[in-house]
Amino acid sequence: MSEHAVAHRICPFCEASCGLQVERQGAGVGRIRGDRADVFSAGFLCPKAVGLKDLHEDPDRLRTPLIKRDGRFVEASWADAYAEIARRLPAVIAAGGPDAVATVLGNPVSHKMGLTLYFPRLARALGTRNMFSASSVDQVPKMLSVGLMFGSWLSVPVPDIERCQLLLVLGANPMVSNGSLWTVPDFRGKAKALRARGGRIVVVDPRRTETAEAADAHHFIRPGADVFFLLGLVHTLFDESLPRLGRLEAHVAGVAELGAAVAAYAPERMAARCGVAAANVRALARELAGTERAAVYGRIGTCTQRYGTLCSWLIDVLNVLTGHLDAEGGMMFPKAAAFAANTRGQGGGGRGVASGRHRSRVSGAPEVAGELPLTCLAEEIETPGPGQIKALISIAGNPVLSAPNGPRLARALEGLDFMVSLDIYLNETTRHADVILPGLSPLEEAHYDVSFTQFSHRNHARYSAPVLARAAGQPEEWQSLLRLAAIAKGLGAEADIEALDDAALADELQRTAGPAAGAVMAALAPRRGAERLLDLGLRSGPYGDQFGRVPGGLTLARIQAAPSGIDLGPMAPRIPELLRTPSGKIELAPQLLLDDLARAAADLDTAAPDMVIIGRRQLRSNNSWMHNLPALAKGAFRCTALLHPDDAARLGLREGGRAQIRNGDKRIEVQVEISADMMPGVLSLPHGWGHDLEGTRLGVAGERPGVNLNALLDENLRDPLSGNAVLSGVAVDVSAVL
Ligand SMILES: Nc1nc2c(c(=O)[nH]1)N[C@H]1C(S)=C(S)[C@@H](COP(=O)(O)OP(=O)(O)OC[C@H]3O[C@@H](n4cnc5c(=O)[nH]c(N)nc54)[C@H](O)[C@@H]3O)O[C@H]1N2
Ligand SMILES: Nc1nc2c(c(=O)[nH]1)N[C@H]1C(S)=C(S)[C@@H](COP(=O)(O)OP(=O)(O)OC[C@H]3O[C@@H](n4cnc5c(=O)[nH]c(N)nc54)[C@H](O)[C@@H]3O)O[C@H]1N2
Ligand code: SF4
Ligand SMILES: [Mo]
Repeated sequence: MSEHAVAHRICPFCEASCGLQVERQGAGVGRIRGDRADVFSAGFLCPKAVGLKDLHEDPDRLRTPLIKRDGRFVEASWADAYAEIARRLPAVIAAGGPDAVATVLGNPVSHKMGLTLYFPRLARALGTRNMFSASSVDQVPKMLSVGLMFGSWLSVPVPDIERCQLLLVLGANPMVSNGSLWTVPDFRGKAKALRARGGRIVVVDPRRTETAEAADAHHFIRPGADVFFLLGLVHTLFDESLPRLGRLEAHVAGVAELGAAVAAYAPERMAARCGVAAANVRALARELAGTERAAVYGRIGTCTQRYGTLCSWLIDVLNVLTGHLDAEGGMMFPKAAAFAANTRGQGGGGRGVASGRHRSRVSGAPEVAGELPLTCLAEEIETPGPGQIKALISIAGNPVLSAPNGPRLARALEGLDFMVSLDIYLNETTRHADVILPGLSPLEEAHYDVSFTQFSHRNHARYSAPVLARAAGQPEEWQSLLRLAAIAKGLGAEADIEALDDAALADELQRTAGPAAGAVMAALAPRRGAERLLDLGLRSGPYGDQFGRVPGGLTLARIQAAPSGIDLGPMAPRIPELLRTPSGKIELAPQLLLDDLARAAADLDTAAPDMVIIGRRQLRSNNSWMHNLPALAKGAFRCTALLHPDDAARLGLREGGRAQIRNGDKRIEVQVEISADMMPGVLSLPHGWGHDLEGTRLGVAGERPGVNLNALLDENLRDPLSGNAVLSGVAVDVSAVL
């Protein structure tokens, strides 16, 4: 390998998953560029990509395990760190049972192949019901709605943007976020192309966002009121006899029940509550029904609110009723090359999904997809009794900043008997750990997009080899997870994890491949760990070589030979094969969701509070953890509260001045930014800030800490069906700080 060789790496920072070219300079990182030959992203990159270099070089990034001794972190060897965990973790399990240990996963887990593929081993070893993740401050409502409708948790349809003529976007700002539950590099370019061919983009958002700026029309909506807007749209379709199911006619159940359920929600009744005029709602319904290739897409703004599951459901109801689901140019289902539940088995029906198989101990919140709401974590740690959480394993998560009422969670973490973090920073959450195990720089690990290939607007398979060698003795993240699993099983700190991994895989193959298990295991040799699971996933996947039975089919070796990836073509119709519902149909009117409409109905006449708060994402930031990278941290101060000039005048606030925001007894102080792009009565503040807590090691972030939006939000506000946190549309009081 030459001194300045160029390596390929899928960017791990956001869901767009752009293919990058990373120049090596000796043992370090040189220039980072978009890979023009990349079959999926064709050279696109955003300003965050160069942060990969800063991240790799960040002196604050942890490279050595830390153990807390007498309240202070000291550097330790890997052997000592594991020994400390082996000394303390099994004792907690012995005393309190499996549920005494909780796990909490953060967003980067889905950007790291090793963490995604090996966490299940740790979960099995622990056997705890106390599993939490960032999903319940994010997309669980969508998982629940698609689970009920299509039969598996991740069967999320995505806009077929390259063939679409009308795109309706609710509660998403892909121009900045670069897309979510929709892997779509260069949204800007694709949106431009859509409009250039005569198509239209319509945005519904309480802020005139960067995406709204680039759209043909924008409608303000009252935060948290999308359910009323969507009900008005669905009502109009029935009212004006517009539904046309087309090819899906034979595959949909529940149309009549749905029609009856929405009969009372005429847009004329919804307008005051949602803030969108009835005439606009009716016109939009007609336009959706009358456009051949149209798609309705909603994202985090429609999930992190009181009616997150209802909104997520109604969005796909609209797509089905207007004939745009599973149709070219509409909302289609990707077919991932590996690991997708909706490509396993025969399809056309299945067991479907169930939620609420168990409930959280204190609040009785339902489990969804095996997890409990993150907003229940603090109370589960604080409340004594059988099943109380006494130890926590946090993996690539920073819930002290990312979960509502972070300050309470921080206090709760202090009360734990033991906490381990697998992370790359000593930050607001990991400072509470007793042991921190450092993860690797993304440039030191191989990667394949286990998660995001399942949401990609075009099917593809790409693999990145490690760009740089890791330090001697530094385990890969999947190895750390296996080590933790062995310790949790009481096998000690020095168990032969390679042998345990072989045994676990052999066991799985016995169940899935039966008599062929031995031959499959042999065919995967000499690969190990995450790469071995990846090769297995690809070869047994829908494009796979099926271990020789399909000559020319996909294998990891084939993908490795194509550094810019392999294109697997545009999305193609997948219904009924995709369905895993017991009926073998799309369930348009699941009872759980119909029942929840009563909650919305009871809320129909609620008056708008004077001021509500919503979130905001920013191009050079990513949740809580990229504020320490100099290339991204520079520039104007960004953690500002945006509000409309009329509100500013009413409240006596001025540009650059300070305001106090109150929610009950919680209060924060913010810098004011006045913007006519805000809907009156709505204030917007980004999340993930507040880097002024004691005991962290974030030199750059600490210089301009910003404030923590989640110190203001309430951990008891959840969408009852999904358990997802309500982060948007919360009523607040605002006053000037003089
Ligand atoms: N108010 C409000 N709150 C929100 C949101 C909002 O819109 N408004 N958004 C929510 C959403 S969508 C999400 S996804 C969550 C995110 O919630 P979290 O995932 O808890 O937060 P992040 O800031 O992404 O923290 C990532 C953590 O992973 C670590 N990390 C980064 N890379 C690696 C790695 O390669 N390996 C390891 N081991 N660790 C790594 C970082 O140091 C950091 O501790 O926040 C949620 N919180
Ligand atoms: N640059 C950058 N990119 C990111 C991230 C980041 O922090 N920075 N985070 C990543 C993560 S973890 C995720 S989950 C994705 C999220 O991706 P997106 O969902 O595209 O994220 P946001 O930019 O927060 O867009 C949400 C929009 O919803 C609007 N909104 C708020 N409340 C409501 C409401 O009640 N109704 C409606 N209709 N709209 C509402 C907000 O004004 C905002 O414009 O982004 C990912 N990409
Ligand atoms: S859009 Fe996302 S994946 Fe692409 S370069 Fe930027 S941060 Fe990386
Ligand atoms: Mo997220």
